[in-house]
Order: sequence, then structure tokens, then C-alpha cells
Amino acid sequence: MNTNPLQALLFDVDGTLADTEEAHRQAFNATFAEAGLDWQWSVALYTDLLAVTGGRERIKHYAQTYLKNFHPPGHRDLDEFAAALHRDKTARYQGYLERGELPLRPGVARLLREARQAGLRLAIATTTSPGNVGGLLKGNLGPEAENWFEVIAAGDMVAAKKPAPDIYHYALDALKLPPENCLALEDSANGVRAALGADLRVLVTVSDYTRADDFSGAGLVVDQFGEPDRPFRVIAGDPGDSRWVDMPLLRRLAAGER
Ligand code: XBP
Ligand code: MG
Repeated sequence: MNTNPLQALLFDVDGTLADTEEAHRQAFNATFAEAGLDWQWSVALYTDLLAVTGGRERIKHYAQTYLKNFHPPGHRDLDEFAAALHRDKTARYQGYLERGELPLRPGVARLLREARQAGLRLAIATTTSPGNVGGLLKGNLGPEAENWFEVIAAGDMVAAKKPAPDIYHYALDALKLPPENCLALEDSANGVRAALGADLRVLVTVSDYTRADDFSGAGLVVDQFGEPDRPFRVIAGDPGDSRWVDMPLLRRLAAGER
């Protein structure tokens, strides 16, 4: 049994802090339509496409794997074409954030408050763009919320996105903490693989697009962080006496065997 105390929480963003993937899907589709492309990503297709993390990478993967003989207009390079579409998609998604259309998931604001009160350090480890992280935090928690996180590890700060462990290694290096002193909070199989690859223990809250994922290796899988008047439902693992994600539960998970 590892008895090292929990010192930091590393949060995924999409699906964990907020159920954002449906908004991402709609932003992709609106961007495609505006660009004159007849691409429409259905919910079923988007669920499959989430196997590839990172919006730019997802667009490129779609063009190469699902379309026969697609060539970007004007003989443009596919990387450059995907990057331009993704820039437009990001601007559109940030409009959703600015209009307050993406609330945090149940228990997130409470958990962040309790973690800060308990003196835990906070970090973000995500594949989405830094601007999307800032917009979500500011829009829901106020202008200071970004500063609650010592490290915001996001998007292209590493070469290989989740399920590669690189973004977690980046965050751990910046925190100067070993994985034994930290806990990752994730919602997807790709996220769990990334965290486990960095030797982190993981708590999963499943999200709309990830319910059917394989969460092998996670310490606990629940449907949401929960609140005292809105307890979580346990999907896999043992939460002990906790009925919502609280400090004692996080400490037990961080100290437990994988
Ligand atoms: C989930 C992702 C992201 C989003 C879209 O990231 O895979 O690519 O689907 O965001 P997370 P971008 O690690 O936060 O769960 O288009 O900005 O990549
Ligand atoms: Mg996620």
C-alpha cells in the first residue's frame, strides 16, 4: 500500500469538467457547412471519431479514413486544410463558451472548492486548446478561476495527444511531483490510458459520449462527481463510505493499489 499523501489533482476537461463533446460536434458540423463541405458528423460517427483525440487530428483522420479520394480544394496540403478548419471550429466553440452555453458537470465547482480548501494543488491535462480551457473556467467560475490551476497542460504543448501519456508527464514535470502524490480525473478510455501510462491513479466520471468505453485500470468509475443531495452511481470499484466525490475518497483512491 502506497501511503504517500495526495498533493495534487489533475483534471481532464472535455467530458470531465463539462459535457462538451456534443457542442464540439456541432461546432465541427457548422464549420464544415460554412466551408462548403458536405461533411456531417452524426452522433454515432462522432462517437467513433473520438477514438482520435484532438480536433485537428480528428478532421485529418476523417478525411483520410472515411472519404475516398478527398483532396482539399486549391491543392492545399491536408494538414494545413485541417488546421484552418480547426481554427474556425475553435472560434465557433469559443462563442458557445462566451455565451455561457456549457455548464460544468454536477459536483465540479464543489470539488474544486473543497480541494483548494484542503490545500491540494490543481492542474489540467487535456487535448483541447488552451483557449477552450480558459473560456470554460472563466465562463463558469469567474475571471480568477484559471489562476486556481498551477499548470494548464493543453493541446499542442506536447507532440503526442492522449492516449499517449505525454500531457500527464508534462503536467507532472511542471508540478515537480511524482505520480504517487497525484490523482487523475478522467471521462474516457483514451484519458485513462494516458493517465495510467504516466503511472497515475485514475477516477473516472463517465460522460455522454464515453459510457461504453473500457475503463480497465481505473480505481473507481462513477456516473458523476455528485453532491450531498445528488449522490453518484457506482459503475465499477469500491467508493468506501463516500456517496459523492469528497476529499476522503480522493485520498483513498490516490493511496490505493491499481
Ligand atoms: C477531448 C478531445 C478534444 C475535443 C475537441 O479532449 O479529444 O479533441 O473532442 O477539442 P479532453 P479540440 O482530453 O479534454 O477530454 O477540437 O479543441 O481538440
Ligand atoms: Mg475527456
